[in-house]
Amino acid sequence: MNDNGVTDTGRRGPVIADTQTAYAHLLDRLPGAEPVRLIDEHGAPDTTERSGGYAMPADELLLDAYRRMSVARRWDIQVTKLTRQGRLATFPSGLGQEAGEIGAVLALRDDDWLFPTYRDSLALLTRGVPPGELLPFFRGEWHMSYDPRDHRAAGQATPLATQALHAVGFAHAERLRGRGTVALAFLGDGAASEGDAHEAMNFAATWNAPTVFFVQNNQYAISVPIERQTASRSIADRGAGLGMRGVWVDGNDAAAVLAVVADAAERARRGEGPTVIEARTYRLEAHTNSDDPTRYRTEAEQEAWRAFDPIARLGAHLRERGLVDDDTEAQIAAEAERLAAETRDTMNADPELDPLELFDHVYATPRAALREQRAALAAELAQRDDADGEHDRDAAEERAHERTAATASDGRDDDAAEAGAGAEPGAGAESAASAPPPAPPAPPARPARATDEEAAR
Ligand SMILES: Cc1ncc(C[n+]2csc(CCOP(=O)(O)OP(=O)(O)O)c2C)c(N)n1
Ligand SMILES: [Mg+2]
Repeated sequence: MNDNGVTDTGRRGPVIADTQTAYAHLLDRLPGAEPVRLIDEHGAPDTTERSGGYAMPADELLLDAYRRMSVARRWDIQVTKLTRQGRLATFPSGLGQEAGEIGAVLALRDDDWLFPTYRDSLALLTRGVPPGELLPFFRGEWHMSYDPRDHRAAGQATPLATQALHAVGFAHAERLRGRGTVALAFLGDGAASEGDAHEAMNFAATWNAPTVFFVQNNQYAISVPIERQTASRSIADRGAGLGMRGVWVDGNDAAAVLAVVADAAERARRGEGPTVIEARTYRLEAHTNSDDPTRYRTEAEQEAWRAFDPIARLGAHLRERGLVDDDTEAQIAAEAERLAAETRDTMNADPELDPLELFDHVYATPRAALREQRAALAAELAQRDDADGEHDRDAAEERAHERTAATASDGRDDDAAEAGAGAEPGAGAESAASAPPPAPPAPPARPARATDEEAAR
């Protein structure tokens, strides 16, 4: 008999054996009537049946989660600002989803692997990926940022649900090698509708691959609401149909996320099969900086979710229990400001990029077509360099000519002429009457950026 309570002959033979056991297993795999919750929206412990029998995580873990969630929120706001300032091409914010992002990672062992999406930067930050390695991806640098092996985290997948298949393949391979590694695949509610998500879950259940599918249902796939995504009560309901456990959790309750994910990971590690978890949450920011959520959701809806803010909830709980006070909050705020400042400094520095490097690691032995493309780009870049050089020489000659003319007409030396050119309107008006028009100012290199202080607000 396998863990589903179904014998092999029961599946294939004309007589189905152990029907009652198999049916009991099926019911066991269904999520409860409501999402699992350990702390309510006011910070009070939930001791009703909604706790699902899960124990409250240790104080130290809750405190660590709270600190990381608070720091991550400040960081997320900073990164969104950097995006608005043009330092990143795009950034899918995790604002409002901190309990899921941070809770899921802290519930795992350090050697377990993450298979994240574009949305899961806060999870990666929690894994210790430095912002300077994380964010270049979002400004379009081709290097794909961090080294997955350093952080036991695959690259952030943009094609929806592809990472779920990678997670299952990886988990299966690790199991065959006799290692106790668990792979956690992050998915969105929209991604869960993809064929790849269904295939990955089916493979995981059939192979008993130690995988946790952590679906953050943030209510929208860009503008498409969850009710147009699925007719089921919860995405976790799917697990039972595939022969794996499904758990429905309050995704804004970090304590519940920690408990549920840790339990699923340990079951997977013990060979008890994968789990699909739906964490019910809400994306408070736009999908990305190029999205306008006012076109598809109301302010009232957003307000309603703000009352269930994951950070305020955990903070209230920890304060009530005397685990957080004003000093703790001040320390956390200082840490958050330090990380935000560090991230600003890193991302405000222009990277030195060599466009030709694009071709370097595509094939061990480059193909003829790629060699031709590389040569074409090299020629184009060389031409541009020449043109830039010519432009620079022309401009220098023009400036020299203007300086000579100015010196000849009013007798001022070069420095004075240059100082006059940069002076405020009205300054030096007496000589301006006889002087030729000042040289045009150099074109601005890029729009002025906000100062650090402005950016921090
Ligand atoms: C295979 C594929 N189809 C379409 C897209 C375009 N796309 C990017 S994000 C997105 C919405 C995904 O929503 P969800 O899975 O709920 O994740 P969320 O962004 O809400 O975290 C879509 C459709 C894509 N990236 N990949
Ligand atoms: Mg979504």
